[in-house]
Amino acid sequence: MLSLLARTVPTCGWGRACPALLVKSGVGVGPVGGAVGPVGCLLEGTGRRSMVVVPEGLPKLPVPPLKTTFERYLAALEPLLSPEEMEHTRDLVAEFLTSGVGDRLQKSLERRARKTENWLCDYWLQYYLDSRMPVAMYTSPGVVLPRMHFQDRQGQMRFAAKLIAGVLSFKKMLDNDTLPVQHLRGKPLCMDQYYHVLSSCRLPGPKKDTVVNYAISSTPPRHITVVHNFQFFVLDVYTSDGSPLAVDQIYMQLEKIWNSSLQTNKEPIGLLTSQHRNTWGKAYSNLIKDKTNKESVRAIERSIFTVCLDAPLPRVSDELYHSRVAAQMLHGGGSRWNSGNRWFDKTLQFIIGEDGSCGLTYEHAPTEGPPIMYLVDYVVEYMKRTTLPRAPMIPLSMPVKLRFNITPEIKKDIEKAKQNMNIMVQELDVRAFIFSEFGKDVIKSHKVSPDGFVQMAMQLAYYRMYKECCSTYESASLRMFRLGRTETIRSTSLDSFAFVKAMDDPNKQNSEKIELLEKAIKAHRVYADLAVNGQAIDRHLLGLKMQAIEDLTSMPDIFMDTAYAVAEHFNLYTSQVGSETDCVMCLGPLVPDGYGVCYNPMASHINFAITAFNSCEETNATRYSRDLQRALADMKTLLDTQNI
Ligand code: COA
Ligand code: HC5
Repeated sequence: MLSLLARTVPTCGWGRACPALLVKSGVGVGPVGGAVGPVGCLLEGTGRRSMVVVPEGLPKLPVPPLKTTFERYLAALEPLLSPEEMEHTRDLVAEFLTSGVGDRLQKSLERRARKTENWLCDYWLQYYLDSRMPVAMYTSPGVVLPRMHFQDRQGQMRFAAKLIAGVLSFKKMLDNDTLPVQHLRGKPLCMDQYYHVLSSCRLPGPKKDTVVNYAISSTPPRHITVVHNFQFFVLDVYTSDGSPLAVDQIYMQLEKIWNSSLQTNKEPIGLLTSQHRNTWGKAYSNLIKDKTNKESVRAIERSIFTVCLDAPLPRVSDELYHSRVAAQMLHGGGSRWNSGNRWFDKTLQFIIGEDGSCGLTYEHAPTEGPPIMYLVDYVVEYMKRTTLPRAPMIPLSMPVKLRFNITPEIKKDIEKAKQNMNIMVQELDVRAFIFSEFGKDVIKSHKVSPDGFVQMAMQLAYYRMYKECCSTYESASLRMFRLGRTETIRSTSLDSFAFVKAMDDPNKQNSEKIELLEKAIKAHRVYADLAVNGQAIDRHLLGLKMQAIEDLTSMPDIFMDTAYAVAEHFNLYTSQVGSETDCVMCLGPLVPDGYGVCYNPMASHINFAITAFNSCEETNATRYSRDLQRALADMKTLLDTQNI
């Protein structure tokens, strides 16, 4: 098994056998056939294991020029600050740029960039692993899949069996290096993240967590974990000759699991993983003192992925269905429902309810949404196949139920976890809905970017509610670069601000409003292009700050400035991850008085999920959802006036 220590060793332990040395030339488009196999090695200086995956010639993430970043930083602050505050921050920036402090940190960062495969990826992983907030709701996104109409529990298990077979078929592409390289705007993307989705798990630590990936161990896992009625099972999904179980075989195994977990009075041990990370870290070391518990925990951590067979939830109206399932994917509904039917540290957990609700949740530290959604699209297509491989009905051994010895102390930890989870569940307001008036085709027909259009609608809805704008985060992919993760698109700009102010101004003509809208969408596009090309500001600022911390000198004033806190306080925390499947993705807000917004623009409708915290008087997910739908409709009506 790959030891955790291995992650911190900054050199490749493979010597001449290092698969990274085997990269053939001429790869970059099409199947990853020429890239190296899924055997990992640590890339020098990164601490991150690259398991393949770097198409030949993929560039390194650049460090943007210092001066340009700070010009862009000041421009981003302009709509958020008063003239006096701007003046103060301009002075601090000038001091930073002229005193030599900025140059020194920039040089350190450039040195780091030369010495590593990617100067950012370890900092980014650290950002996740240092966070002490619970992963459930706070960092782990959820995905709602189209509703299934199971007639009975056989239907649920048949669906689960096909889904498991689909994921194993996907895994085969990883194992055989036949996963096609993806592209963004015509350029090949780094595929490394795909190799961190399966067989990996986050582990809690007292101050900082770690992530382990068992795919590259000498004995890679051959099992998944299935959880039903809070009881965890090891299900071997490969036969002794190494072939994956067929759907019928998986189905039979799931039936056995179901029948051995009928009792509903079991301790929801998985709830421990929903806790604040320090609390869980302490409970974890206590839990695994017992040998049986330790073996059971390891079996879950080592498994390829988890399947949660959820109990049915009370029926809700069709209008509320998506919101209810989004909440089920984000947190499981509380200790009375399915929150104990999870191991939140597990990177990938599929969730299939007896009532036809289905989807997944994933732990964000090792990977991003796009690989997850690509996997989902693949599995959904696989499940549509009418002829799935059959297998001889040889008897298979009983899946192993994982045992836990619950000491009074562990019982107390579980009780505490129950209470906290129930508070968290009460705290999160989730509104998921389908905006069905139009989708990206109509937006494209107006010759504007659908993503920019939706972002401007969010700006307008926010301005209508608060009469001001806020820092807005949108995720952009950095996968055009080796081991790239994400950058922030700052959607709020002087142009977006000018548009939202004009939109409801009775003194403005439609033609002027259209001009302002188009200008704002163009400005967003320009920023999005900077972001995907590694020239935006947020990760650069993070890098400079991390260098300041590593240099052990005092923190430069620009990072202690209130303006920096304002810039980082993303009241709108948003993400678009496209998929073929008609999914609703969802995530929690970043700040106590903010919104989490996920959207998936389809050809003729747009799926949204909006979250906010109930304890915050200023935010209201339902109201923001309504305003957003109105903003989308009003903006389209505005663009339509062009053609009259
Ligand atoms: N006129 C007509 N069509 C246009 C247009 C215009 N002015 N501008 C864009 N379009 C088209 C595009 O060509 C594209 O067409 P396609 O559907 O055939 O591919 C479509 O509209 C969508 O483009 P757009 O809405 O501009 O967005 P995008 O697909 O370029 O995505 C990001 C923008 C930022 C989301 C994307 O670059 C990205 O980074 N995605 C990954 C996000 C990520 O990693 N998130 C991580 C989360 S964990
Ligand atoms: C299934 C898709 C969920 C989207 C998750 C996402 O976008 O995560 C972002 C990752 C990043 O680095 O930007 C973080 N986010 C929660 C800001 C949006």
